[in-house]
Order: sequence, then structure tokens, then C-alpha cells
Amino acid sequence: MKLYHFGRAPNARRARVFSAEKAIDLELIEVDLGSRAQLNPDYAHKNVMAEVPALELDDGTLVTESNAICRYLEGIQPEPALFGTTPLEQAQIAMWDRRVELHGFLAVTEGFRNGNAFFKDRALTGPIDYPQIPQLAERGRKRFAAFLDLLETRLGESDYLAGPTFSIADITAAITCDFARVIKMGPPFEGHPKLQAWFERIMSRPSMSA
Ligand SMILES: N[C@@H](CCC(=O)N[C@@H](CS)C(=O)NCC(=O)O)C(=O)O
Repeated sequence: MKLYHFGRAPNARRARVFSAEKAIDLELIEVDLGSRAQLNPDYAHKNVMAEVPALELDDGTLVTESNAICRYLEGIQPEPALFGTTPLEQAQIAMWDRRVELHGFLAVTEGFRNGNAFFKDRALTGPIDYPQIPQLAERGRKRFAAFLDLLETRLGESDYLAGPTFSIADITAAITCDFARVIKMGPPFEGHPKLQAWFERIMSRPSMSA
């Protein structure tokens, strides 16, 4: 299987880390977002959303959306279970993972893409150009600060984000926290000791360097 990715892209990192946790080998093919290769027609037919990651199966079938890619990998290699096994575990992991996507990851991207000259007229990913809204850069930073407080509270009551075991929610959250460097709100997370200790624990996993 091939994974179309970009080294610094957090959603692509999510798929790489997940496959490393599963010990699934993927052939990595770089799509250079720095030169806007994702908009090139050669790639657009692989992902109409003009985004990485995209997983190409050996028969040519394409799966896009990082969460969907991870779900596929979980299906073909169930151990270790990173989406939970019981209905309750699965629900709690899905709940925390979605919270991270909506309130953590989107807050960082709102801050980054509306406040950086590289993304002029590219405030959203995808094939259509959208202008930046400078107020959203500030709002994204505020939302991310609230998200860090949410994590601090949660990690005071649970070893891992979604419960007692490591899951996709920890992968998504740790990558999001690391990515927050782009808005100068990344590690170390001063004033958030529980979050900082969890972050160091997750980052020390070998998969995180995939
Ligand atoms: N919902 C998608 C989002 C993918 C996404 O936003 N990818 C970014 C990199 S992390 C991208 O391809 N950006 C292209 C661009 O900046 O135009 C997923 O989870 O895979």
C-alpha cells in the first residue's frame, strides 16, 4: 500500500504514526505541499479534496481522510486495538478524538492559515481558494488556549485521553499539540503539568517519529 503524504503535514503524520503502531509497512510518496503539488491534476485524481493523506491500496483503490485511513488499518490489523473494543470504549474514544479534531486541530489551523502570508487566498484546504479572515487567527489562538485547559483537566482524571489505554485520540491530540508550534502555542505547555507529562509520555513512543 502507498501513502501519499507530506512530512510536516499533521493529518499525514496521524496516518504514519497509526500505521507504525500497527507495524503496517506503507510505501511513502511525498506530495510537496510547499510547492502546492496537491493542486496538480496528477494528484487531484487521487484525492478530489486536494489534501494529504491518501492511502492507495494494491488494487488502486483510494481511501482519503486520515480518520478513515486509520479505521481501514484498524480493520485489516485489529491488534493493538486503537479505536477500542467494547461499545463503551469505542464511543469514548470516538468522542475524544472528535473533540480533538473540532476544538484542537481546527483551532490551530484557523490560527495558522488566517495569520500566515503563505496561505493568502488559501485559508482553507481543498481545490477552492478562500480569502483569509484575520480575526479568525486571533479566535483560533483563543480556542486553542481553551483546548489546552480542557486537556489539562481531562488528563488529571485519566492516564490516557479517552480512558485507561492508549488510543487514536492520544495520537490525534499529541500531533495537534506538537503542530501548535506553528502558532507559537506548542510545547512545553507551561502551567499545564498533567498535559506536559502526558505529552512527553506519548512523544517517547517509537511510532511518533514515523
Ligand atoms: N480532513 C482531512 C484533512 C486533511 C488536510 O487538511 N490535509 C492538509 C495537510 S495536514 C493538506 O493536505 N493541506 C493542503 C493545503 O494546504 O492546501 C483529513 O483528516 O485527512
